[in-house]
Amino acid sequence: MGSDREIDVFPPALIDALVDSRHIVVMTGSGTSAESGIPTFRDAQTGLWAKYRPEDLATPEAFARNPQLVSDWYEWRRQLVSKTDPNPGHTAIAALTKLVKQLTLITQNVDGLHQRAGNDDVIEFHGNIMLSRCTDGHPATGIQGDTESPPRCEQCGAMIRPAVVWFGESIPAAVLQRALAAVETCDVFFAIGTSAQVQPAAGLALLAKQNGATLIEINPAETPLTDDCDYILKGPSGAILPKLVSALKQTSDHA
Ligand code: BV8
Repeated sequence: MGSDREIDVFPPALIDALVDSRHIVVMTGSGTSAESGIPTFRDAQTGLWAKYRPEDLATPEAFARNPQLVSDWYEWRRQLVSKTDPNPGHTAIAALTKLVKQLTLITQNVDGLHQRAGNDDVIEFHGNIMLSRCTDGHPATGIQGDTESPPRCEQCGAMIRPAVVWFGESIPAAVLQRALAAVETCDVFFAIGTSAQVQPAAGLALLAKQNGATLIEINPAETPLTDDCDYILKGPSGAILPKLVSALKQTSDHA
């Protein structure tokens, strides 16, 4: 007869690491949004976009070559994101934030679902697809609707683009600084729903490990990080994270 207590699902030392933690960093990738219905970044794209690889569209070169095509791709993704809701994994991360001493949430995702789930301080490492700016950096209001060509900046006339970090573009210095500061001081680092292929995001996990943090991966599949992890929770984040939060609550209830 298995125990009906979540706490028995996880290694006691893992729960102890969370209870005793001073500062937890959670880094999420697109797998965290998969159960909200948003295809992961490297999942095969559908319909009109099936013939394109995301890595080939999410670049300044692609935008310069065909601004309309790239703008249409982002508009398609915005429409997709606007029809989705946070899933239990997002909600569990927001709950975990309130259960531990300090939690810094870094996301590679651009969908804003962590904020909608209740995390109000999110380090958006790759920006936010719902925001736009011009190619010279001036913020543009709202989502650019359908136009025959990407709209122009009211301030300088440069083309409007999504406020995300493309491949080949540097992570904004202030964002990178905040993330590195958190990684340097954390004692637990979660890598959740990421294939750990994109740099410098993927490197944050190993940096945390080098700084002595306990490294925990939540992913149905193995990744280049898996061998370096102290705990591997194999499965969908939308199923695992609520159980982990419930196990943590049972500990504090018993404390
Ligand atoms: C940089 C925003 C310095 C845009 C994204 C050559 C030239 C230039 C640069 C490079 C180069 N070679 C390498 C680089 C560096 C490059 C890079 O890392 N390339 C990779 C492909 C090798 N990085 C950069 O360019 C970065 N900048 O290096 O600046 C510089 C400057 C100039 C020149 C050189 C260097 C900027 C990278 C940012 C790119 N922008 N997004 C947009 O979204 O449109 S990255 C994109 O990938 C998304 O943000 C996504 O989140 C992110 C990471 O992918 P994952 O989240 O891991 O998603 P993926 O699909 O891969 O995996 C999903 C995982 O979820 C899987 O493991 C799966 O098993 C799991 N999963 C599935 N279901 C679930 C689940 N897990 C849990 N639960 C589930 N239910």
